[in-house]
Amino acid sequence: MQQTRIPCLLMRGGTSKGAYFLARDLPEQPALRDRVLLAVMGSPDARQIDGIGGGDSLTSKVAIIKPSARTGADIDYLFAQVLVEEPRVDYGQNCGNILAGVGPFAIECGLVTVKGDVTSVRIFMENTGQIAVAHVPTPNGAVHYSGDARIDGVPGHAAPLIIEFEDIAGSSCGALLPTGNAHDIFDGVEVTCVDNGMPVVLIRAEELGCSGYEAPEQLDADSELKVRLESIRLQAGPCMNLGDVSQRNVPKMCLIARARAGGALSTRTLIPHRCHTSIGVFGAISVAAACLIEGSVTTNLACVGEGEVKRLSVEHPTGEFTVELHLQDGQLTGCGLIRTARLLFDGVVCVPNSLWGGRPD
Ligand code: NQM
Repeated sequence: MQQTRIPCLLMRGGTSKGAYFLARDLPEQPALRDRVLLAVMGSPDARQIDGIGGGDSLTSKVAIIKPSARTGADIDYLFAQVLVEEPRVDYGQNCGNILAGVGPFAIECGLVTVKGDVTSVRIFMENTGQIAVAHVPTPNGAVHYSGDARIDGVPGHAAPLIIEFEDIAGSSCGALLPTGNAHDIFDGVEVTCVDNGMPVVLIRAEELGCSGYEAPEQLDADSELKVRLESIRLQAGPCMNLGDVSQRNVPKMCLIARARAGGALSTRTLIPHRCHTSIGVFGAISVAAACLIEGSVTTNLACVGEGEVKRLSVEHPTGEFTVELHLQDGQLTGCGLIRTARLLFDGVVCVPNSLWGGRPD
């Protein structure tokens, strides 16, 4: 055989799509595993024509899953972002959209057994060392994908999958406000650096001469804006305890403006060099958290209701993303959200066996 056949499920998780693997089906050695994942996706190539990636960072994602040896977790999930145009696989960020497919995958593969109409799967997220609990609809003893939930950025309806997090503040940076400040100034521009699951730098769009309501393609074509954003990002990164971020996908850059559709805030997020067509899961949770921080750049811009449970609708280019934040005595204690996921393809993905001959039986 000239090709190595690797068991793989292709799944949509939220507004992203990725290849889901059992860790035991991939090479153990990290550098070899990265070469295999690059071949799976067809990177580096803008079209990823020789692989299953879709030529977009949102469809060039991988989940690597194994049973967990930890108390309090059923499975371990390692997220890998396979860069589209560079021969590089990045483990330096988490992905909450791909996370939505992890519970269903674990059940499909027999790592977790169905328990009633809804099966709760406790997931240890290896990239950030934190726990998520996914409540997967499992009536009739199997994962149920169809339903009436709708999330913006995905056509049609599907079964709702609720994900809850306990404490995810400081996931990558060590603190909710990694610079120690509610706002900082870089290149004369006021920003808020926050990490509630994802390192994000928030900037009022008008400070950079934008409305904040532009279409993603318009922002992607604005090379002057991108140079300004990258300069701010490269300065913010080390101040957020992320070190030199020139080769990293974090922090994400988020332009904010007043909500236009009754939500809390309007956003355009660069992840970090292309504009997201919606917003990442952890990106949205971090933006929502920033809305509660006194003195942040969201002050006088964000609409936040009263009470210890806050539902914040984060508007984005293709709709909105609702995040529920839980507080106790003013402190964040957890959050929850709804995603949907769907199994798209169940089979094997092939890589040249000159690259890897497969696991010995
Ligand atoms: O923020 C894109 C996505 C993401 C990541 C990105 C994500 C998250 O939409 O949790 O989901 O920010 O690179 O999949």
